[in-house]
Amino acid sequence: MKTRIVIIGGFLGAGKTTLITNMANAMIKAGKKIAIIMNDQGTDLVDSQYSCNQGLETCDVQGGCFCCQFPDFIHDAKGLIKKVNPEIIIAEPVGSCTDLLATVIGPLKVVYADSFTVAPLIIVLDASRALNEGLSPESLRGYLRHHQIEEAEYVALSKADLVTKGDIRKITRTIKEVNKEARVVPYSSVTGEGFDRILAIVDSGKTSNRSPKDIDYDLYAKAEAELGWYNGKVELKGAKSFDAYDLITRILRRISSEYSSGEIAHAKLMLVSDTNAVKMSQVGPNLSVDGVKGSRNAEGNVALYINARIVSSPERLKDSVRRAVKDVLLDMGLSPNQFKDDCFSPSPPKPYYRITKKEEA
Ligand SMILES: Nc1nc2c(ncn2[C@@H]2O[C@H](COP(=O)(O)OP(=O)(O)O)[C@@H](O)[C@H]2O)c(=O)[nH]1
Ligand SMILES: [Mg+2]
Repeated sequence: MKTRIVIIGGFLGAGKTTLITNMANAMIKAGKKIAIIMNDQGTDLVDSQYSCNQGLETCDVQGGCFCCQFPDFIHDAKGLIKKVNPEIIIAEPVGSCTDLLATVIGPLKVVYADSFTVAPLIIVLDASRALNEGLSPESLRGYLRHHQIEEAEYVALSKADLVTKGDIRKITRTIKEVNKEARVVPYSSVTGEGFDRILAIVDSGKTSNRSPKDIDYDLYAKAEAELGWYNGKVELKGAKSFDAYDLITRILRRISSEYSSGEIAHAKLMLVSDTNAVKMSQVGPNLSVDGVKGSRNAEGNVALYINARIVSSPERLKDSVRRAVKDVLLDMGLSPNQFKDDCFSPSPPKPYYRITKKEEA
């Protein structure tokens, strides 16, 4: 039997990981076998830790997006099929990635038609950000978000709890001006509103049939290169009990104080210790606790993952995140046994396949 692949894209911080893990948990509860593939330009991924920590069968493609690392994506998907034989694999591409119809869905439909069926492309759009920042392609980041909406088959309009019903109507009109065929489904991962409607798309037999949209790869590369991409991992061994929530809040506040909220695409930290797990995020001006397992206090063997995607040179971002992490640890009397990190700007996307409708026919 063919495995159904569901691609859930959308800009950094839009709500993809929250939606995917919630849907996977709901479908598993209903007796389905589900697996997840995460993706990032870097390593030591908060999203993969978060998903694994919930007991979800998770793989990740690291060091580049699905389109550029397509053979790795297929390798992971086949590995998951061999290991757990899932009915559905939900895949989250990097938030700055677009042109997914041509570079991921097209190759799956054409080259791997014997193994997979592919669901319609779902793009998650943060309603509060769309309201404040619009969908104009004029700025570089705007170009990416605009293209993501242009190619969407469904727009999952997240964070409906942060805006009014009137705002939702206004954003829906703006989405329709970009892509009149897109079906818009507002939802909230906080209140649960609209969640079942998105779940019904994922857990259906619907397949992708939208043609790829034109794209300027130079602009795409420039837009991605605006972002600094920081990944770090701190390890503590035999730590005495400390407040993990306080540690993460202080680090995120320190990082945020150095940038304007529009520059913070997504900064996220996850701490896993012998006694607890805590994940928190900063998206624009909003700091939120995404999950706490066990108590707020950590002790014993501790791993802290730090991922920040911020409009900045990699040098400046590395310096500001490192200082924030080191100062807060020192201030709380914690000395790391290991601290490794890396910071870069994504290199220009070079998709392994790019299949357009004409070639497909
Ligand atoms: N208020 C609100 N916050 C949300 C919602 N969905 C996700 N978030 C928060 O948005 C932030 C980014 O979510 P995440 O799923 O990591 O986004 P991703 O980068 O697209 O994978 C986290 O702090 C989430 O808790 C939602 O529907 N409402
Ligand atoms: Mg994510």
